[in-house]
Amino acid sequence: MKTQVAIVGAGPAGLLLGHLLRAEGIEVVVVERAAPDYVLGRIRAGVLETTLTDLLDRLGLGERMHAEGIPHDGFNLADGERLIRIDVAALTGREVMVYGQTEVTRDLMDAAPSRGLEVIYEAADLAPHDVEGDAPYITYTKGGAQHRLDARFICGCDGYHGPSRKAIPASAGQHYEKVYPFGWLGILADVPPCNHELIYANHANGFALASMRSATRSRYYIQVPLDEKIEEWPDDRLWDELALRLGPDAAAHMTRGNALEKSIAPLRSFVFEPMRHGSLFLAGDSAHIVPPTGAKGLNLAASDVAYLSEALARYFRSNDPDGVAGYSARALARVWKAERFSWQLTRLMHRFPEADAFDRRMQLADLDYIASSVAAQTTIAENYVGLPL
Ligand code: RFL
Ligand code: PHB
Repeated sequence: MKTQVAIVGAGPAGLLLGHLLRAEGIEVVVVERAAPDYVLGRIRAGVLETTLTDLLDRLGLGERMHAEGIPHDGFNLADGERLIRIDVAALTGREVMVYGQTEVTRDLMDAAPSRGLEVIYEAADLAPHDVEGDAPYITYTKGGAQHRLDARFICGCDGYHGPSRKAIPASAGQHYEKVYPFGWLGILADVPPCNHELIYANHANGFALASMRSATRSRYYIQVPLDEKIEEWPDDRLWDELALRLGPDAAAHMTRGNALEKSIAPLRSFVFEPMRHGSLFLAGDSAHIVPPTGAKGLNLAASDVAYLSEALARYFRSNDPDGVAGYSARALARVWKAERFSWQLTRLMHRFPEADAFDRRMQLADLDYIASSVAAQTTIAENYVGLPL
């Protein structure tokens, strides 16, 4: 089989890139390891920047998001006692959209057949080949048979653990990494949110986040040690800890319910440079990871594929290689700023095992400063809504 662009991975980055390229009339095939239901079963991001909502609108795929998503014009930082509201709309003139990654992925998946976007699911043992030349290809097995897909370019949208980044020789790139000594234990429950806006809380026991998917579905997280077992957190214990960490006001409005999903995610900051090697591009989590504090991961995947689709459209439309050559530097400039913001917010809001009483006072002084400074709030707000493309 032959196509112009082979995309590895049908997560949000791969599907969005596929749609953007199809809208430019480019031939695309997306090859995904998992089954559609498995992809949709991953509960992840909940907050979308206009970077992403604008792309969905441009593709004519934003209808359900506007009907069911919840625009938020602010969010809160908490120190266990009080809420510090960041008035995102007043400070930046923009807002964010609360709409789950699962729903974005579903909308992209559902629209694929009508847009001529071919997605091959349940493809095992995928490997990219000849990525240094201009006739790369991928191989995979499906239904017991070996398949080969030839393309002019391969786009690795296969997440942190996928094979694309690993196909780049160590000598051709550099990675930067910070692993945090804790993870997030998340719970999804069909109960109304405890607050109409998100609350990121720094409590002496550790971080907590109150988020939501709708008026009747809540998403909460707490910071836990890396070696924590999920069985140590029966629902009642988790609700008690959330009520404590989020503070008395949130606790008073919190409705408890059975967990629809409960899982622990490790936290990591990671960047691989460059995001292109020959005819292979990396986009989304395959090239970089941010800790989820600040909600930047999915949004960075969206800005990567916006840049990449533009570069590939230039290449196929007018044989102009400049966009392709400039993709990595352009994407990384935005990636590093989101890395910085996510890392700073993680440091501000979490309890680090090695932190002493002085470090704790620094966090509280920082929060107190933010509470009293429009300049500090503006910095946070403009990063939260997303830096310009
Ligand atoms: P994904 O979503 O990991 O998709 C990669 C796809 O590639 C497939 N794949 C393969 N396909 C073929 N062959 C192989 N060998 C393959 N290996 C892997 C996988 O099956 C998968 O379908 O990466 P993508 O598309 O780059 O998207 C990135 C986002 O998923 C990620 O950045 C966000 O979820 C991060 N994130 C958040 N981002 C936000 O912008 N806002 C948020 O509020 C937010 N909250 C979060 C988050 C991530 C979290 N976790 C669990 C890490 C909250 C959490 C808890
Ligand atoms: C979520 O709702 O899952 C969520 C929201 C904000 C974050 C991370 C995750 O920063």
